[in-house]
Amino acid sequence: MKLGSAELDLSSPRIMAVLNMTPDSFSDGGEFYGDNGQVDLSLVLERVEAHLKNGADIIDVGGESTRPGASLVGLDEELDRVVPVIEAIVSRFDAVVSVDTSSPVVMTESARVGAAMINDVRALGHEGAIGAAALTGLPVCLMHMAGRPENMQKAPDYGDVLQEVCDFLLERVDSCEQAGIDRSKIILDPGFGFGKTVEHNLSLFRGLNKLFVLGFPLLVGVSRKSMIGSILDKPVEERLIGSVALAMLAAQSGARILRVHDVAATVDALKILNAVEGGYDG
Ligand code: 7PM
Repeated sequence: MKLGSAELDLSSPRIMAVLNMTPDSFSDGGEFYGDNGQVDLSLVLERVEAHLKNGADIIDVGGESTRPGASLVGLDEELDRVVPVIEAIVSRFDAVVSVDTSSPVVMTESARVGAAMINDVRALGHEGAIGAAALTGLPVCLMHMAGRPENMQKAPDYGDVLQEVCDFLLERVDSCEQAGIDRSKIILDPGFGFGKTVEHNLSLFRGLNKLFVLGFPLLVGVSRKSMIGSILDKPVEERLIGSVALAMLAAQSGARILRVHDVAATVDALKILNAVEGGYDG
């Protein structure tokens, strides 16, 4: 798949590293803020350098917290959080950057400074988002979410979660195609943890191969999420091993992009998986 000027080979799974530019913390927010309450760009670039050295293929820059119950961020605030960071990353590193946003203005501005992919947890559902994304010409990741971040975990309810996620994503694909986004530029994501109970997440996980047959590359983000916390009964800072285990299961089920916080650990695990699957050449 073509991402900006880079070509991303999806014949084996790739790693998308999370770069969370929000000031609030779930597992990783507020990391890059200095004593003066401002973002310290040198801390951000250090982290990006580490992610790249550890084997990340994509850096996913986000400025809106989509965690359950999070409040909405204003447009200017979101632009301030992500645009200078994307600009700094692409000017210093040969890196593929995706922008995690639902805002058409943020999409346009991020593309202007060098973002190579759009990652939208609202599947380009906000007004003007499809048009803006189409104009950038960039690949897009369409994610399923039930409800909104403010209320999505209150009482998630589905008849058949796998079928509903499938239907939703295919409807979004249709809308994208109508707006002129080529099928070859579409990545799908079932949206683990977004309006889903642990049982919903597990059903989706078991059915990943059904989403796979839709023919689009799948992106999966399970890193440190509450389904892992529930299964292990562990707080967010103790979910590394569970996250890597689940990422490997996703890769085995056909996921092509793994969105993770812990790049080095996931890359090691993936090398083992690739070797077992026949990609070991000494
Ligand atoms: C709190 C809870 C903070 C959850 C942040 C999160 C995904 C994503 C996120 C995903 C795609 C996180 C999430 N998750 N984009 N953005 N897929 N495409 O764990 O699963 O980072 S935010």
